[in-house]
Amino acid sequence: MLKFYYSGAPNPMKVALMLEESGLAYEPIPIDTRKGDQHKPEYLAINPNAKVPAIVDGDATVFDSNAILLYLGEKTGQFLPANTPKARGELLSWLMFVASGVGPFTGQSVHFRQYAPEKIPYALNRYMYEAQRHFAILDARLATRRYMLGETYSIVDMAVWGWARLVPTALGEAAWAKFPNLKRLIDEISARPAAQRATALRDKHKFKTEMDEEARRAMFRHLTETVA
Ligand SMILES: N[C@@H](CCC(=O)N[C@@H](CS)C(=O)NCC(=O)O)C(=O)O
Repeated sequence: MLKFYYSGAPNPMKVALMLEESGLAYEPIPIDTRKGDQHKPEYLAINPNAKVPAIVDGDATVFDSNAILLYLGEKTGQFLPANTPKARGELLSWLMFVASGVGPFTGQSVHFRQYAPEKIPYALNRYMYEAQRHFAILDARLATRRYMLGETYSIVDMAVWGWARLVPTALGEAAWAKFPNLKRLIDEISARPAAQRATALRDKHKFKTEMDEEARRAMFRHLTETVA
């Protein structure tokens, strides 16, 4: 059975949503990143990047959430647009936009706001500005179409859902007012039974919640090694 290495964080949750939407049978395997499970040799053999999510499907090992979404879309033939150069170009553009822009900038925005030992105004402003700019691009796209690729729900919407659920955490409670179209999509997806099953996965395992010394050492390894 397909093995899904996960935690309740945004990138694994996109994949949980796709697994639930597609109806594939899978075994969820918790990786407690606050306890350092991501650095264990047996997990590094699956994902050398020491992050969640990853999947092992027979002899295929796939890591990086949007790569997994594409893999599962192609495997099941579900939640993909028409296989034309035009539609596939849009799919790849938006999937990579979420992977290389929305995710990293939102992640860094949360990091510098919540976890950095010093509050550095330059870093706070840069990452929050960029996170907002990326969400505004999604919002503008969704002003003229129901889903990211048009009228059909796809893996791009799932990728967006993983991160955009965190708009209030990343940008503050009032931020939804700036992105009404994006909020409409996130509310619609969150109400889907598959999304509810995906988020319930977090409760299947008692993940560590404290951001203590052990968690900081596991997740913020730069704190113990100065390279600049
Ligand atoms: N590009 C990767 C990023 C994965 C990633 O950053 N995962 C986070 C959770 S959302 C993680 O594993 N954090 C634990 C750590 O950094 O040690 C993807 O899209 O899967």
